[in-house]
Amino acid sequence: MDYIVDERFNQLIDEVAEKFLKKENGDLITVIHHNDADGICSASILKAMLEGINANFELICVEKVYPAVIEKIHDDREGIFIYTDLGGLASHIIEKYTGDNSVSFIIDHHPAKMTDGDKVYILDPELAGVSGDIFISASALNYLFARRVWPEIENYAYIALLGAVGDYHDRYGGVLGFDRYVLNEAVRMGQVTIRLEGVRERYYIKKFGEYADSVARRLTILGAVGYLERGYRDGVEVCFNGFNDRILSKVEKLEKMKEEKFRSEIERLMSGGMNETEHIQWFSVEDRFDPMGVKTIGEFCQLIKDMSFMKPTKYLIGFQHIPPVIPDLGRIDWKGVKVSGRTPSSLERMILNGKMPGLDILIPKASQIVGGYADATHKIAAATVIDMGREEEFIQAMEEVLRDEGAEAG
Ligand SMILES: [Mn+2]
Repeated sequence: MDYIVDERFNQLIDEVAEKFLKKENGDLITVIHHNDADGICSASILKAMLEGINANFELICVEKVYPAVIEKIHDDREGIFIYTDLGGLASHIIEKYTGDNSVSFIIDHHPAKMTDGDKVYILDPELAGVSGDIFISASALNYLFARRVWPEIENYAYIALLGAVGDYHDRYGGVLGFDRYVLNEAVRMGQVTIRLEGVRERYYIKKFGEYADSVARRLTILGAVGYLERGYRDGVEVCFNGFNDRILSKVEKLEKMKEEKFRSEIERLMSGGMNETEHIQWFSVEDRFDPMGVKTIGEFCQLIKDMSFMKPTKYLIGFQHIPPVIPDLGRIDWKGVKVSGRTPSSLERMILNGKMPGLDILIPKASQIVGGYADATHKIAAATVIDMGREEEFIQAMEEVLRDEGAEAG
C-alpha cells in the first residue's frame, strides 16, 4: 500500500497502535463512538479487534461530545478510552477528565486539536496533512489501526468501506485515497465487487446481497433516527450478521416516524411557527423530534431550506433540545440545545461570492459569545451546542457578528 500512503501518516498509525498495545493490559476499554453509519462501522471494527485480542470492553454511543458527557464517562470508569468518529476538537476536555490511571485515544477523521502530555493520543489524518473529509473515513482509519493490532481484521474490510460510503466519500464517483485502499482490501478478500453505473461506482457487498449505499443509509437511520431506542446496537449487529426481519421492520417504522414528524413540523412552521430577525429565520422543535437524535434537526433544515414558505436570503437556524438522558450513560446534569444552520440557495450564492459571511464564521463566533461548543462548521452548513434557554441570545449574537462583518440588509 506504500504507493498511496503518506509516510508521515503511516508512521502516526504505527506509533498510536504501538502505544495502544503497550497500554493494553486487561483493563476495561471503553469505546465512545458516533451514531451515524461511519460511527457504527467504527465501533464494529473496534469490537471485532477487541474480541480478537480477548480484551474487556464496553461500547458507548453518543451524538455529541461536550464537557458534561465526557465528565460523566470518566467519572464512572478507569482504564483505556477510545473516542472514535468524534472527539478530535474536544481533545483538551478529554485530556482534562482522563484520570491518572487512565489513557484516552482519539481515532477521528474530523479536524483535531493537538494536546501535549501523555494522557491522550490522537490518531487523526488531518494532523498529518491528509483530508479526513475526502480520503479517509473514521471506519477506514480504525481499520488501518486495527490491522496493526489484530491482522485478522481483514475479514471485516467491508465494514470499513460501509462507513466511508456512509460519510459520502464516494461522492466524486468512487472512494479515494485510504478509503480506496480499504475498498481494494475488501475486493481482494472477496467481500465486495465494484460495479460501474454510468460514471459512478457502486460497491456490491456479498454478505448483504446489496450495495454499500443502501446498507449505509439504513445504518444511519438506525443510529440517528432510532438513537434513543438504541438503534445503533442493531446497526453493529447488522455489520456482522446482515439484516433480519426484525431490524428491517424497525428501519421502516423509523423512516415512517421521521416522515410524519417532519411533515407536522413543516405544517407548524407554515402556520406562523417561524421567527425572524433582520438576517435570520429561526425556529425550535424543542423535544418534538424525540426519540430521534439531534442529527435530525440538520437533516430537517436541509430539507426545508428552499421551500416556498422560506425567505430566500435569510440564514436558517433550527434548534433541537438535547435529550437529558444518554441511553448508554443515563442522566446528564446539563441542559443543552443542538443548533443547526443552513442557507437557502440564493443566500448560498451570496456567501460563495463573498457578499455575505458564511456559517463557518457566524456560528463559531456566535457560539463563543454564548459559551457554546461549535463543531462541524462549513460555509453553508454548520452545527453547535449551547445551553438551553440561550437560543434567542444566540440569534442576537449572530446578528451582532453580522453587523461587525458589515453584512447587507436582509
Ligand atoms: Mn465520520
